[in-house]
Amino acid sequence: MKEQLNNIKDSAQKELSNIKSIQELEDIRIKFLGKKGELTSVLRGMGALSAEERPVIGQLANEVRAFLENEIENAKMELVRRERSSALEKEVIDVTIPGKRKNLGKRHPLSMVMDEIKNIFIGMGYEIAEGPEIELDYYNFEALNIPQGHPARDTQDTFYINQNMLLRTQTSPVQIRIMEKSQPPIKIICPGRVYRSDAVDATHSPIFHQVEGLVVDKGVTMGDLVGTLEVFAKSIFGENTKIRLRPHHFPFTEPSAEVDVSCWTCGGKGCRVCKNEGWIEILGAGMVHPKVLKICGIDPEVYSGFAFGLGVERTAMGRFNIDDLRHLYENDVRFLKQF
Ligand code: 2NM
Repeated sequence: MKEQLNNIKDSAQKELSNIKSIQELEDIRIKFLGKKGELTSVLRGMGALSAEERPVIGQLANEVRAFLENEIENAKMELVRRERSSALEKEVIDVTIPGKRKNLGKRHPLSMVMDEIKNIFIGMGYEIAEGPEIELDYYNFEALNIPQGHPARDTQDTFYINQNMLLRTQTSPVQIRIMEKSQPPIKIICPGRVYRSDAVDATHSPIFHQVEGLVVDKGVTMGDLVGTLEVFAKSIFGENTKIRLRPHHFPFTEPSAEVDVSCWTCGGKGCRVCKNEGWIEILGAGMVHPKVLKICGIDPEVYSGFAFGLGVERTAMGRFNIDDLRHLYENDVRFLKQF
């Protein structure tokens, strides 16, 4: 019997030494320690032993049981440890492998310039106003003192949708709408897309972008206009930029002016960019025509205002030295990446 017990111990130990799963371990436990297990059946035979032998074999049997229980527990812990470490090995991250670079987009140069312009005027206390791109003839022309028969109204220049609806040719109709429904002080800029029936070339596109500004209050003068545009020109083209006003005609302002800035390339000496002029035209401006104020329900005897309009494409071309407006719409990433 002693020999049987030692055999159980040895063969259990041997089997435990090469198990690979918890299930195998459980099978071994049942085989040796279970109700019908080998150890149990040996113990059943103890009744046949003599009184002297019984305690000796009993003690040995208990030792073998304790030994097997202990070995099984150890084998289990070893299995769990191995499983855990192989799971960890599978999850190992090699931090030295080069990452996958995300192809990040960036802002379009037109949007960048648009934001710059907006921020400059927000800094001077302006609010941003927006309005419809499909406009009534009334807001786009009539209220701006552009009478029937004016060349700007010709279908050669303007996209009409029907008799009295069109694609806005400037953002001034937004300003008319604001003046109509509010009283001064008014201090707004109107950025947005505008449409003209032009053929595409290096400086023209049927769709382009404008920012128009409007200030109406008591005692607003041409001096305020000049000062405002000076601050704007210096902010966007650099501290040494100068501006000059040349007399002009717009139906909606009186007096009116075209506004030039000193050339951003040569600073005024004359070069290819400014066609040897030293100056580049970027804005139209003037004092809001009394008729326009009146049409909008603002008393021109009490209030005065200035307004200006600038082309965003043209400003972007100057700001980034772009020589052909078409680059701005072709969306060639090799071009767009540069800004
Ligand atoms: C320009 C040039 C000069 C202008 C005028 C108005 C309004 F609504 F107040 F009459 N808005 N914008 C204006 C004046 C626009 O763009 C070249």
